[in-house]
Amino acid sequence: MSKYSQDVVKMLYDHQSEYISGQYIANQLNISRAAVKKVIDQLKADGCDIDSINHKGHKLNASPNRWYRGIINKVLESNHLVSKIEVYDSVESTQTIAKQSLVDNQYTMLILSDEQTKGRGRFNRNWSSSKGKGLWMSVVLRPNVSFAMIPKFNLFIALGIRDAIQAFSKDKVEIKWPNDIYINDKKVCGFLTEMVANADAVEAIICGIGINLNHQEEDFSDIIRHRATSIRLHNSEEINRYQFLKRLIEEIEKRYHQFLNSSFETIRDEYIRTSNIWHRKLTFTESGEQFIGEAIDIDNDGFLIVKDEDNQMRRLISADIDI
Ligand code: BT5
Repeated sequence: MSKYSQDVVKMLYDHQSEYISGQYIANQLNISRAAVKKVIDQLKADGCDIDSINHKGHKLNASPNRWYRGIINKVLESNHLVSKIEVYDSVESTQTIAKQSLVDNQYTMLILSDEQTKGRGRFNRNWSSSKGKGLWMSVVLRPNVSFAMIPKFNLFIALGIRDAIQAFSKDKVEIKWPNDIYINDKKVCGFLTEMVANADAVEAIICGIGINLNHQEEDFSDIIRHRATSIRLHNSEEINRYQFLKRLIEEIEKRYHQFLNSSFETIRDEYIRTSNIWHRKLTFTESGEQFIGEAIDIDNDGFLIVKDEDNQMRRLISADIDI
């Protein structure tokens, strides 16, 4: 990628509704028009949908389906969640990159990649992360809390992710306790929270979030097609990944502050209202044990209360639920 690609793409994004001339771009960046043309040709070859008309200039037709640091820096300029942003074309897993990047510094970070070749879910399950279709990212945060607070963190973040997705979906978006977001009983997002901790406290929380943005049904593999969905499938238009990212970071930031300053009780009603696990017979797997039951409540500590088939009440901090 040329040295000026990020600047040029940012300028095109800033002026999305109009044509801007090569001369204007050249003047702003203090480079020649020939250099601008070269950068624009390269952006087009990279898949950017740019319209160029003689004597009129260049116009970005749609938001690019890949991450450009120039645009990200612009859309996230007012964020207070992270102090450092890393953007990749392809990585094995943003979680792995995040864990490497957090060593020997105190940065809070956002790691994004267009594609993951070994995206993973919980218990090392596979997370399908095809190029250009979704939002695959890890957030590194540094709260001064004990590791017993991690489940609480998950509860707050779930609401933030849910609200961001809801803003782009015409159908109801629901939390499937504890780690998934669903639309119409299909999974649109999975997230996982890991940590680096010493004996006293958490050094860093690494929250990995995978959200299917612009998949059509045929973009999902046969294995997950019947239980996966994307936001696009619940919106009449392509999702602008930059607008979505902006909203997501705002919602996470809001919930992160709530997590630091309030108890789960303050969001409990909201959480219950937006969850999809009530009044249905479900299969639970907890620490290798499987049982059938019905979710009854979430208590003030965020534990799920489940009535099993023997009418025994169980209190779960985490589990796999089959819907
Ligand atoms: C999760 O795990 O749902 C957490 C997924 C976290 C992914 C993010 S992406 C950025 C960061 N980097 C990573 O490497 N990971 C994180 P789990 O609850 O274990 O769900 C995994 C299961 O979801 C799989 O076994 C599949 O059945 C299903 N699945 C895989 N890919 C999917 C997708 N794209 N959409 C919907 N379901 C999927």
